[in-house]
Amino acid sequence: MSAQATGPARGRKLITGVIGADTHIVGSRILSMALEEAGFEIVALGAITPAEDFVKAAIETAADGIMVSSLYGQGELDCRGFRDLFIEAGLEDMLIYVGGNLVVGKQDWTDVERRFLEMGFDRAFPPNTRADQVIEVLNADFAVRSAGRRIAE
Ligand code: B12
Repeated sequence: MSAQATGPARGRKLITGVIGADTHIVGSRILSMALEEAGFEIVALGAITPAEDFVKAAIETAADGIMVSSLYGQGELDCRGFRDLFIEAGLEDMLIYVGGNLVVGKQDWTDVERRFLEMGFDRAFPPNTRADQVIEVLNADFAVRSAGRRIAE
């Protein structure tokens, strides 16, 4: 059986989308379908989504979390200031993940992850992350969030 949203994660609303001028839709679509099947409610913004649209959608739908995809190598540029947009909108505690192929070429993942966490993402995921791995982490994070912590250890 595939991974399921459990406990506090069940029924949570997540926004998915591919940021910037990036047309690589397949990963975000697969992730959206897997998350929906696991019991999350999904609002899929699709490809070529400006950063501001994630914030607008989060406000309009009262979302619980954001799943940003970036594949074409411009992730660092496109994601700069992403957390600040949520802070300005009064959504400073929004759970925000980023994944895909975040930087140009092959770079040391620990270093890439550190840069995205410094930008304010709660978690960054390396290329080829599977949806069931993401669901496990979402379950852990929503469980500690309902206990008042930001993300699970
Ligand atoms: C198909 C493809 C295209 C298609 C896209 C069609 C479409 N509309 O989707 C086309 C031909 C249009 C294309 C264009 C380009 N592409 Co292209 N493309 C690919 C390719 C071959 C497959 C991508 C794919 O669909 N993967 C399958 C999905 C299922 O995997 P995924 O996207 O990684 O997603 C999984 C995980 O990463 C994860 N995930 C994804 N998002 C998120 C988000 C979160 C929050 C989490 C937790 C997890 C997660 O979950 C998914 C399911 O497991 C890859 C190479 C590759 N093998 O990955 C290159 C690749 C992504 N492309 C690349 C490039 C460079 C381009 C172009 C810039 C080429 C050019 N010079 O024109 C353009 C960019 C156009 C644009 N503006 O976006 C590079 C990016 C390099 C980089 N990052 O350094 C790659 C890696 C090829 C390479 N090795 O050089 N491409």
